[in-house]
Amino acid sequence: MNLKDLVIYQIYPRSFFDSNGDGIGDIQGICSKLDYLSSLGVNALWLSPIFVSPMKDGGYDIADYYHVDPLFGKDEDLFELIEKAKAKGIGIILDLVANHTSDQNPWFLESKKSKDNPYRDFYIWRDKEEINDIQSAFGGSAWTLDKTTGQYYFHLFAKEQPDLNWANPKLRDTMYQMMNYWLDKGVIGFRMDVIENIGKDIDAHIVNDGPRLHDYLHEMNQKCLAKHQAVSIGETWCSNNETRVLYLDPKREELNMIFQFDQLTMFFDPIFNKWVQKPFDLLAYKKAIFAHQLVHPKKVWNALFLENHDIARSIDRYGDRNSRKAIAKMLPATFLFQKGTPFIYQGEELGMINADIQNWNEIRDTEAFTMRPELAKKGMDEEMASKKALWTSRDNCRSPMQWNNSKNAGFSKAEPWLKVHDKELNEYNVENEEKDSKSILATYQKLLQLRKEHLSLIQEGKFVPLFEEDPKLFAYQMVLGEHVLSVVCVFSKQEAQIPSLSHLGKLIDAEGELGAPYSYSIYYR
Ligand code: TEU
Ligand code: CA
Repeated sequence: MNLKDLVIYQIYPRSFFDSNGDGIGDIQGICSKLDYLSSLGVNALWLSPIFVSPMKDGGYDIADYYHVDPLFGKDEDLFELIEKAKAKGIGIILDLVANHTSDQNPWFLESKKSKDNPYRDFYIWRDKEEINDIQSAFGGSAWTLDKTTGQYYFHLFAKEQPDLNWANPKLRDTMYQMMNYWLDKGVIGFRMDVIENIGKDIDAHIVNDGPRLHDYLHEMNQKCLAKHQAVSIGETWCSNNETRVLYLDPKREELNMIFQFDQLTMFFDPIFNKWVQKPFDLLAYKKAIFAHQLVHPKKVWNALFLENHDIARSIDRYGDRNSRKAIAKMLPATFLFQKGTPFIYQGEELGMINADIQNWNEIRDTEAFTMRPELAKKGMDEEMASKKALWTSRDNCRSPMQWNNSKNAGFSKAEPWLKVHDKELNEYNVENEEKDSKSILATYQKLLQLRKEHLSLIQEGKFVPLFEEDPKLFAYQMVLGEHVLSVVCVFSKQEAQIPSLSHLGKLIDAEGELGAPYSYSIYYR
């Protein structure tokens, strides 16, 4: 499949569909929903991790890269999914967690045993005098003592997620072998978890964009990706408009796409990070998003996304629930026609909102538990720390997919691993939205179809921002020769004055009255 033809749907398997009634989504559940995904108009699925794992971090702690975790099914189920999806023109993209493993991975169990174990250098070990003050992303020191040898191992995330040592060529070859195994099995590529961290130089206190990061990515490209023409999308929280080209310039032969996050991190608090956020500012947001389109447009191909399994639902981030339906229909118009590959996160196409979990006994995400005391340590009062940790917990965007309005939203016959809280479940579910031609789902289907019809404009055309300084409009054009596709969105809860649009050509699609809050209109000439 041509990279630039892809429309990728992200599945968080645990919450997608439970086929065997144990309250946990699984691979057969995905197999049974392929018709739904086809009718939405996507042609690739990125699955968050499904491999054997103690599930300390929702499977981002892998104990065996070669086998499916029994919670999700058997290896045969994955092979079946690859085949069945392929028959429908849908490719499968796996989540490559290459920066770290589970502490239960046999490599780590070996590595722990002794300083001269052959697997010792698969991980990063230091004496007490050598460790530094690098912090784990989930709070606390990134170093944990292991009593067996009296040394400390490094972990950027939970202590159950020891970091792999990419400086070790044997480790790199082991990883490439595993990647080739899955590519040979027919997956079309990888989303690469925190890939910016693999080139780290810990002793020099460098975690992101380490000195050898791009050497490793080039090597990975040559040893795995290129020969399979695999799709590669790197998750890079620290990339920016200068560094993105290092990953993406085709001449460098590294990755196809990266997720860049500056449009999110710009609203994070300097002390409390994502746990306390500044109010949304459309002008700043536009500036960041448009820069992705405008900086080195010939050298990069973008990954376009609103949501994923780590961040709040977009309605709650950019609007509020009083305008739930309107904003959820406008948001896809803001990104589906930009230059790049769109990513849709499960439930986004239904207008799902944050789960708003109020009780700690319903929280499942490890990060919320470890960050709660961390926020207090940084000076937040205990009660507020508890609230912020609940509100920001990643469980908010991981609640079960809403298939219908029955108990547990039709996700499972059993009590789901995470509860459904949506008070408007009656309206916002697949069954209902499939029947309603004015639904959010119908809008996603329609816009994806429209995108297909204008694909060459998007692939070969030039991105041009419109009304950049307007505080309510989010508008842009794709231009190719004589042809111009213009998208004008009112990204505001207030009405907007729309400048004259007559020069934009024929109105080909719209939602909401012209100028109405959260309306959009699309023109073509
Ligand atoms: O996330 C990387 C990451 O840095 C953050 O999104 C992280 O979730 C955290 O919120 C920082 O505050 C990736 C995965 O997407 C995430 O689910 C994993 O937990 C993490 O890596 C570790 O594998
Ligand atoms: Ca199940």
